[in-house]
Amino acid sequence: MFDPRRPTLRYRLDKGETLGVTWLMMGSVAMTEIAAKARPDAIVLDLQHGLWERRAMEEAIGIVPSDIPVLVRVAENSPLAIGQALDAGAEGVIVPLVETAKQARKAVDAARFPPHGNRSGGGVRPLCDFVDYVHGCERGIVVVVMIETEKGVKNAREIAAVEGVDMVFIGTGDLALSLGTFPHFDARHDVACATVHAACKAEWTLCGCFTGNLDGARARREKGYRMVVTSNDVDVLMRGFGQATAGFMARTPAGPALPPEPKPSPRPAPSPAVSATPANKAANGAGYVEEQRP
Ligand code: 3PY
Ligand code: MG
Repeated sequence: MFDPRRPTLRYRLDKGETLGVTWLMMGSVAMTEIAAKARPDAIVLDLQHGLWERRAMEEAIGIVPSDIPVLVRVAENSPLAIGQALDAGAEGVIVPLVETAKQARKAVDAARFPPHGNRSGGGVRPLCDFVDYVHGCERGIVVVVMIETEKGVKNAREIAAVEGVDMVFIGTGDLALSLGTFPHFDARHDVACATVHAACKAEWTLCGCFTGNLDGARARREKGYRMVVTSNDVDVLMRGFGQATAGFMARTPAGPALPPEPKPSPRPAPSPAVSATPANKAANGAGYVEEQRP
């Protein structure tokens, strides 16, 4: 959780560190606590594609020690989404699908209090010590905008130049979809990433890149990206459960297919004159008729 007296995220970025972050989608406070024990450089809660609800986000941020910064990838570029994430104690926001300088400016405005922006003051945590909080935010809050479309790549230089944008983060998956290269991250994809990276360099803005695993994270760090994803909870769970299960049992085949459902045989029509005696019921099953009275 953000400590306004000791902002950690900006300090680390200013020092020139490359952050290896853990990306959490499951919306689980317990999992956040476990992930924090591994002491990643930062934790990202993904509210765009993950399962996070507002209260769980607030609790998860509260559980993370303040020397592990938490960023929230917000669901959308809106004052409400950005304000709620920061009110919860996030030290930074990651804003998806930014395609123009105007959209980047909107994100920055939503993250900063007046006179630098239009963020509304409030929130349960901030109000515990609001004067300190507002002061700490002036320097401490980090704004990351995502470029992940062809249009965003075209406008990368203008986006990176927006005052208050601390980092541009490339969404490699959406970028592949937008470029039409999906499921391949081919040469066109590489060129697009390099274009964004170069634009950031020209504007003295940091550039990070989404990565799907540790190898990818290491490779992107080598290329100079300043924030990469070393692990994500869905992947860790899938691999962990997969390995644990495969390490124990020789897989048995699924059970044999059931034979097709037999067609019901037509039931003989019951005689209308038969009375509903127990013997007749037993003989005719559900098809018996009530005794006919004169
Ligand atoms: C992307 O790769 O598009 C992302 O947004 C990462 O989650
Ligand atoms: Mg994306």
